[in-house]
Amino acid sequence: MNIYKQRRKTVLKQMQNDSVLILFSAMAKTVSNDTQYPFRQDSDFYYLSGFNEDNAVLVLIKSGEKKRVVMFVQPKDKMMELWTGKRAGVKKVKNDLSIKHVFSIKKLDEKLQKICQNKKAVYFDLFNKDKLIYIHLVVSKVKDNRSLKFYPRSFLDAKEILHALRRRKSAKEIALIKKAIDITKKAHHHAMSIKKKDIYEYELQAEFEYMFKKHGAMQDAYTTIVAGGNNANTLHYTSNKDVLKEGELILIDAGCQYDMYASDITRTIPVSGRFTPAQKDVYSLILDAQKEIIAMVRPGIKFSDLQTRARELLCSAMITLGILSGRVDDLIRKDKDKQYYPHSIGHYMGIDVHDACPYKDENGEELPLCEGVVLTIEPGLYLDVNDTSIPKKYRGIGIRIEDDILVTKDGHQNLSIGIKKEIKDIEAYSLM
Ligand SMILES: [Mn+2]
Repeated sequence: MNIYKQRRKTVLKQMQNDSVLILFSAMAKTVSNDTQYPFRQDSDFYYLSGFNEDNAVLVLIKSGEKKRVVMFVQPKDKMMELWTGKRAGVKKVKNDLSIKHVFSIKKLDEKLQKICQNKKAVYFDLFNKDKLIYIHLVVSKVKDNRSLKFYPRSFLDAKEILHALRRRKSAKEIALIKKAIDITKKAHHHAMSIKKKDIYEYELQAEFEYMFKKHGAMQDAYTTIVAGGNNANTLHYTSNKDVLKEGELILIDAGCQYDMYASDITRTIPVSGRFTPAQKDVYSLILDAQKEIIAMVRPGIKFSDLQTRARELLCSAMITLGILSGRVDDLIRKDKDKQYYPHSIGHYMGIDVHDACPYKDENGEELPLCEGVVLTIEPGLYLDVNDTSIPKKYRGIGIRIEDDILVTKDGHQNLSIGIKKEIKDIEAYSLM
């Protein structure tokens, strides 16, 4: 069975009786006049349909044992297609997506009202204000019809079902993530090997974007961060507008999207190809911590366990470096480490780079990792150039090392292990 059909079946099974689930595609977004932002399909909509056009709606209907899938898409329109590209149209969607009931999006309001008749609940993206208003209008019209037995009295969160499903990746999804990582590897290695002294950060960013597209990844998974020297101490630095100077490090957080699946890799490399002794001190401690945290990843362990250990390791690294003094447990209790390691150890990764999967169960308890989860492990230290409490030789150094990890049956697999991160390997690559 087609994977999307399989997923729809699983969702239908989890829906309550006499309910409807409504999922909207992303809409093309205008910059101004007739110029548009690059289109990116809504992740949940894609997960259940595999359909990549805008202005479409997928509806799952469950009434007793009867289950039905209905899709609304843009109809064929020669004139519009001349301007904005080919549309699949009703007939092709019926065939290609193996959905029996496909209609023009123009019939959405009318058909949706019928679909919601005699249903008890509607699932949709509850926290999207526009959708909430739209669904409210549809259901209000249904409610006005007094001849009906029921109208939907509960609005439920479709994302709760979908995001829990998205947490465990299938073999096919893992293969796409691996492909995205493989392309990202080529880009990071390319960046290590080329001359970087005195070029602009955005020029190095362009090398990444070139490599991504060159190898078939049409979009970035997020805006590439190329942060030279102290810019690395701004966590989401994306202006990439400064010149890379000899003697500095460059923190590069870059990943592409392949067939809708993300990769998310950070490497911190020297502009000149050689780490200074001070940079080596900081880098080796973070790398050791990262390896130890990755080694902990297995089913049953929680993000919070990983974060606790990361804080201990980085805190003790900061004591070694003379940035903090005292006992690790005291320093952590007082959050002294957070100034230099302010973020968490990692996040889920999948269709979204920060994949929208649950971290807690319905009782608010943290979910342990399980087989099929993909996550990042990304410890870092950020030592601002103006922070006089840091030994002078370390000021202005910002380092993060990030890999993408798959949780396996009895441990983990580092999917990005092939991307160089040992000091000697990065230096050797730079001299090629
Ligand atoms: Mn990340």
